[in-house]
Amino acid sequence: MEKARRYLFFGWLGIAFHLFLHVDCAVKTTKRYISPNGSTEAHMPFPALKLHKLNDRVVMDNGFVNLTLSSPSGMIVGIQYKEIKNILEYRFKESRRGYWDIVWSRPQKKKSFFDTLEGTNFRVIVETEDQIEVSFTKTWNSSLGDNVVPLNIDKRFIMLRGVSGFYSYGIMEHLKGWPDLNIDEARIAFKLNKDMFHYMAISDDRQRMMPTDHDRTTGRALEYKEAILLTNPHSPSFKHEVDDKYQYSCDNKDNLVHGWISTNPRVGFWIMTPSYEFRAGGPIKPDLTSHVGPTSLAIFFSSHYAGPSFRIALRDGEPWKKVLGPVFIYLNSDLGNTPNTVWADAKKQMIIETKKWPYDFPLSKDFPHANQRGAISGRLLVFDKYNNKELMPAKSANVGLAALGNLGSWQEETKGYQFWTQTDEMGYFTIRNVRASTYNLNAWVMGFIGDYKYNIDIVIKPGSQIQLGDLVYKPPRNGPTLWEIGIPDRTAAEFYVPDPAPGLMTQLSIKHVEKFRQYGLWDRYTDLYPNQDLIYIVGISDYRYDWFFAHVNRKISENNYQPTTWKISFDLTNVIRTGSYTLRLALASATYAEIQVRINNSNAPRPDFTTKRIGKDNAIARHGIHGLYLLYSINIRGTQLVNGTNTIYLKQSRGGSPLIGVMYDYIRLEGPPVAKY
Ligand SMILES: *[C@@H]1O[C@H](CO)[C@@H](O)[C@H](O)[C@H]1NC(C)=O
Ligand SMILES: *[C@@H]1O[C@H](CO)[C@@H](O)[C@H](O)[C@H]1NC(C)=O
Ligand SMILES: *[C@@H]1O[C@H](CO)[C@@H](O)[C@H](O)[C@H]1NC(C)=O
Ligand SMILES: *[C@@H]1O[C@H](CO)[C@@H](O)[C@H](O)[C@H]1NC(C)=O
Ligand SMILES: CC(=O)N[C@H]1CO[C@H](CO)[C@@H](O)[C@@H]1O
Repeated sequence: MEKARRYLFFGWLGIAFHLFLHVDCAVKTTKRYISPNGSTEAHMPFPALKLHKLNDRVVMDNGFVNLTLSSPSGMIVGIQYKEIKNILEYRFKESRRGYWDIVWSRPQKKKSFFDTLEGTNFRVIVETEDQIEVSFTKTWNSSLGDNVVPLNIDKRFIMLRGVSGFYSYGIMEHLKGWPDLNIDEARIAFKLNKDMFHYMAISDDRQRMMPTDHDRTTGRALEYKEAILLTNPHSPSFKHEVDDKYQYSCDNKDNLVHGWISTNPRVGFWIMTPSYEFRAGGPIKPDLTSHVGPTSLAIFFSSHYAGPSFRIALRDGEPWKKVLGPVFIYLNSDLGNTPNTVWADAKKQMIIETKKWPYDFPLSKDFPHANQRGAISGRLLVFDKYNNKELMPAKSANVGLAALGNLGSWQEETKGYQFWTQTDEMGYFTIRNVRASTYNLNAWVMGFIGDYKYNIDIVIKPGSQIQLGDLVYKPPRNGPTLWEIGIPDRTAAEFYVPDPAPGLMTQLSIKHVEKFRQYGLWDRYTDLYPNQDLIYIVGISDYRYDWFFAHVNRKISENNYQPTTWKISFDLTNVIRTGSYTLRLALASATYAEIQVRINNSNAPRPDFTTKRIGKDNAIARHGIHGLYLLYSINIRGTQLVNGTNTIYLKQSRGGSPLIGVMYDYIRLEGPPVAKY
């Protein structure tokens, strides 16, 4: 402890050097000095790396940053940067400043463990003037008992010469025959210095001064404990705002950089995730980023916006191994007056990191470098004959490789790696840097319902260059569109998202984008439809204004929430009695909900169709605009319809809570198949 403190105080020597060294220059020249074998080039302006091994400490120093790790447990005890002796909250105990953690349980046992994966063994993987990589491991064996997670853990930290930050990755391994295990969450958490960090940035628009942890303790919990109404914040500007970490969630594909900026000195702390190949659930799985604390998280996976079944479930001695990361912790600074320059530099660095992916410096054999990976390319076309008789290029489609599974299973897949890209305007795609393994090729196309899965398994080997040629996706379709509501894009973003209730408004972003992230919108339904439920009249209503983004319950009194029934009213002519009509109901989210569909008969005791109870993604409570995607295709007989006005009743039949409900993605009624097509 004493020693550590002394070490953290020694940083002043380097400051003079840092002050005239602009961070940008470090960034631009980084690549020249790093090689996987640790070799160096001549004329290096950056100081050589130093590794100090102490009794219970390891300090990695590259002249920019001093990273102090406890040994052999591998907790991040201190991050010294410039004149700041510890970027982390030094008043917290050493094991709660920066740490890897998982939540795990044994199936059939109630107890769930929050486990910071303390290492029992420390080792230096490489120590040169240009690269240091250290490892903290923990090895399981059966004599350790039920309260120790049956995993081998290897937490790695890397520092490179001339790079203002450090990298961390972890390797988790469950050997064949080991006990059954659930892992519900895995992440690295950083608790930043509370005196310094008040400004948070997640994207160009989502950045702001933040309330404090203390402001939360003086506030009032709302519908659930994470959401706090700030009643007595340190700054009056936050009064009557709501603080909830879920308001700062972000989809995997957009969660490349987020962090905090200190005002004086102007210093930025950033978590960069240059690839989401090791995250679970594909490109649009949302998760937490940074939030009040100040806290910054590198989340690898969690059940947020997906539900408790979204976890790594190892059964019957299934062997499993996965590399989580590396993520990059970047520190920057400038002497400017606004946070903009530090944020702009962080974004620039994020692009540099993504271009360096896959990193060529991590030394675990479990992290394959570019030359051990393969690529696949092709073109995706869509054939939707009632829409266009010709093949259409699948523009900006999401195409990805994921572990073998059923159609669409990638969105709940957690054990493997996923590799996604977007097609160009002509439908062409190339997925590079894929780890050697066997995958399914999956896709979904904006503007079309359903999932595509290529019918042949894809085997990627080191150096593979697989050319698939043209692939054709035939989205579900039985007949011509009679009407449609929304856009098939797997979100409810195009529907009506209300303003928050007065007194619950939070300044979440600069331009007030993504209104759905505001707290308490579920109760706005009752304000807008106090007595009568939503009625959508095809041909007159506009889904942007007349379709509430979430099908929720009506608030009758404080704890009384009643089911609601929405009506879609539409005129038909020439209804073919013997014809078979199809209702497509695409959901963007569901939480303990049941949608009952009745055709032209609101009172029928038995619905024409029910989804039964579905969903635990909790996207309504978590201010999301989507959770998991579900598609229902419902057959309607011509005899159920009339020439004239028809009504489809959508009843969300599970009351009792404001947070139960669904978000629709898109609804379409198709006529019977038409021969001439
Ligand atoms: C890191 O710590 C060492 C030992 O205390 C000190 O000599 C060095 O100046 C520090 N480096 C930085 C970047 O603060
Ligand atoms: C190390 O890599 C560099 C290029 O990054 C190369 O020039 C050098 O020959 C390599 N050295 C060894 C010993 O492999
Ligand atoms: C099991 O692990 C414990 C703790 O690491 C160790 O002391 C013991 O020797 C190990 N037993 C075997 C059989 O490897
Ligand atoms: C609707 O009207 C057409 C004639 O316009 C008729 O052929 C058809 O049977 C009618 N359908 C129903 C369900 O009444
Ligand atoms: C068969 C049936 O229930 N038809 C009804 C469909 O809806 C219209 C308008 O709501 C009614 O007029 C029909 O009787």
